[in-house]
Amino acid sequence: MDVSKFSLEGKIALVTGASYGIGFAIASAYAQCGATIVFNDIKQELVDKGLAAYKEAGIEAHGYVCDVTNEEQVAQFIAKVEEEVGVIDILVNNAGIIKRIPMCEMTAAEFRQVIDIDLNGPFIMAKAVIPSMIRKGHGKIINICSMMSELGRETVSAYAAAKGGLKMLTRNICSEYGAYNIQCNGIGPGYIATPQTAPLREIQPDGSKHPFDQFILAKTPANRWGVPEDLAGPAVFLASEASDFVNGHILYVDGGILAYIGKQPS
Ligand code: NAP
Ligand code: GCO
Repeated sequence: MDVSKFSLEGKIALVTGASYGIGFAIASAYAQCGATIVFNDIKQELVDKGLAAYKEAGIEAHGYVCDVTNEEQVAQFIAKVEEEVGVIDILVNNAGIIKRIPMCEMTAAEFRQVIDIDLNGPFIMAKAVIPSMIRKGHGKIINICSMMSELGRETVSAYAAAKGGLKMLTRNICSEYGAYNIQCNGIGPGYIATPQTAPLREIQPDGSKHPFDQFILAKTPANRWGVPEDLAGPAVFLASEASDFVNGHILYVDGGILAYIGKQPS
């Protein structure tokens, strides 16, 4: 096998919402494999924070303010990137939010906001980069899905609906653009220690672990939360030529949660 197929040398990778968290870890891994990094966030202060973090890691990233739900902003963003950096080879739709509210207490506006960012955003971003990928003759689109692309749980109805839809958007981009040598796959992280899950891991007043923390450890054969770096290798694989015949696949990086009924009573 030609191991250079795992290289990202000469590639331009755009990772959305990558000032920190999972997006930052994936972009950093891409840089280590030779890619030029482009990222966005919705606030200049976050973009600046991200640029400083990348610089500290020895990475000269290109940061832009852009709200992935705003089609006009996205069109201007992509045009600016193509002018200043080059045509995007790899798009990672990472930006996302969650709202943990019992469904019957959630307003339609709250539901719509999650769908807008977690599902409409990836659609808008993919639609903006695919034409240039077609002209270039290749492209990689990686959608950051979730355990909630497969499973539900209390209080995350909007998020599960969005991530379930993102799984099927992934499969549809594969179906519609595979003929143009564009591969669209998903990564389904398990429970990863980032700001998004911090409320689920808070130490209790009595010093004990959060009940949800204990619940996830019992549901994870690896008996640990994931860290953003656990996603780096799978993300590099799906961004590289090594995965050119992988399309429409959701790669779960979950420590085994989906395969496991949960720790049995001792
Ligand atoms: P995070 O720490 O909350 O980071 C999300 C990033 O997306 C933030 O930088 C955020 O910026 C940005 N963002 C939010 N709305 C945006 C918008 N409209 N336009 C552009 N950027 C926007 O989340 P994470 O834990 O790293 O998760 C990253 C992705 O992985 C998300 O799609 C999440 O659903 C998914 N995921 C996470 C886990 C997990 O356990 N952590 C597991 C499975 C999947 P702001 O700070 O300004 O909001
Ligand atoms: C939650 C968590 C999960 C993770 C992730 C799991 O509240 O259940 O936030 O949704 O973020 O999506 O894959």
